[in-house]
Amino acid sequence: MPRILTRSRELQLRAESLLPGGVDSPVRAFRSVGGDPPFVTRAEGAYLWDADGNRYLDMFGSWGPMILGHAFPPAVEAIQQAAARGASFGASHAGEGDLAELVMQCFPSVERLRFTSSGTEACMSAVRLARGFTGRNFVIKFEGCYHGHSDAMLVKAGSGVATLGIPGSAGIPAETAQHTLALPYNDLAAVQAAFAAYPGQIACIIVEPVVGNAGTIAPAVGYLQGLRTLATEHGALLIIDEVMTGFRLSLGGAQQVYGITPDLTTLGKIIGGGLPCGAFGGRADVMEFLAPLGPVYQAGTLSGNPLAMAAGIATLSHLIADQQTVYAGLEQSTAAIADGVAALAREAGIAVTTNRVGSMFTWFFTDQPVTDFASAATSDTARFGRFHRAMMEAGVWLPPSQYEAAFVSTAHGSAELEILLEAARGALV
Ligand code: KE4
Repeated sequence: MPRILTRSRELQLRAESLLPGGVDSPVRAFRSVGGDPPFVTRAEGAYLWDADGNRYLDMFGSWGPMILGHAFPPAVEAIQQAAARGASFGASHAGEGDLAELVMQCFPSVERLRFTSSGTEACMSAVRLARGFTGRNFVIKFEGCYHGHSDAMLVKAGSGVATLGIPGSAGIPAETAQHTLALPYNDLAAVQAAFAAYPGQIACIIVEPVVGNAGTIAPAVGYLQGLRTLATEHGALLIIDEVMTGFRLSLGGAQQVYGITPDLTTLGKIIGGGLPCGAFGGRADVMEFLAPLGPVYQAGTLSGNPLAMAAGIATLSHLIADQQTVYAGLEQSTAAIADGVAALAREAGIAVTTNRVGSMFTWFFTDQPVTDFASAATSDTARFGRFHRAMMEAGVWLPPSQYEAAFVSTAHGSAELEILLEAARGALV
């Protein structure tokens, strides 16, 4: 029976008269998959409910943060208790140190860190810090990777930029964009060539260690080690953007999985347990270039917000205490989901390439291996749109873009697997 979306539609019409596209973040508008975005009223565990009472199995988890499922009781309680003590102080409080200690327990490469209110701010600040520390202007990023929407990062970016098929963004002066070198992912020769072309001028490499913003793309064997070697050789800093992979792929993110030590790490999403929070950190000698100690300015009214700290502490404390069960369980449940639907696609004669690392994955509607953005772009996005709409009708909410990763939480169990496979049987036609 088709879903009723009456109330969501009313809310969307109002939102479109108030917010550009009716959204506060473009990818939520469903523009690349079609259909009307339901308006969510509440979320719990692995599920979302919309304004018309429809229930959805949530396969994007607020784009990554909700690894323990929605309304995780210890996080809810911690937020409620923190709120009763005041929402924001604009002054130092113990929660900042408490969460920082937990982050450093998970990320040994982080000797000092600073909290921000988003992953964008974390990445923007880390790049500015790398430029200030090295005295160099150029930055290497990779096509299809997304590091938030600061000017220097919106060059051949992934996520919503790729979803909307726009090369970058209007409003960014050429003088700014020219210092961003966007290279193919998984191509070390391109990085070597860039260093040869700009000797002594490249401040940093920033990379998604496992790409999530072109859909999921794993690093080739030796790729991350190659970036580490080249950065060191040429006096550039290696920034590993773990906003999506941090605490997701393991407690220590991708750098733990692949055995890489960056100079700086950026974090977000899970670190705030669903509240606005990012962080950047790494080598103490680099971080101490930050004001008030050094000449690189960076600030934020709500940085280290007490409620975000409380939610992050509750989330990371659980992940640390239960890490064996959490990550082994996520590996097993995500493999069953990703491989189960891939098998149904094969049975239906539909070409799907499944890329998965831990509990993040993407079904690319292509028969090609997907190793970089160019190969991801061979996907049949119209077919993905039809699949997405059919899954929504069946009560399964996938990320509304071929160029995004799906995420599984600890709240996804065998019942959720059955719901998903049943929906896919009807959607893969
Ligand atoms: P935020 O500013 O959205 O908190 O973080 C930016 C960011 C930085 N680095 C990586 C690797 C990221 O994935 C992100 C944000 N991810 C997107 C989803 N692919 C956010 C969703 C959205 O833009 O609405």
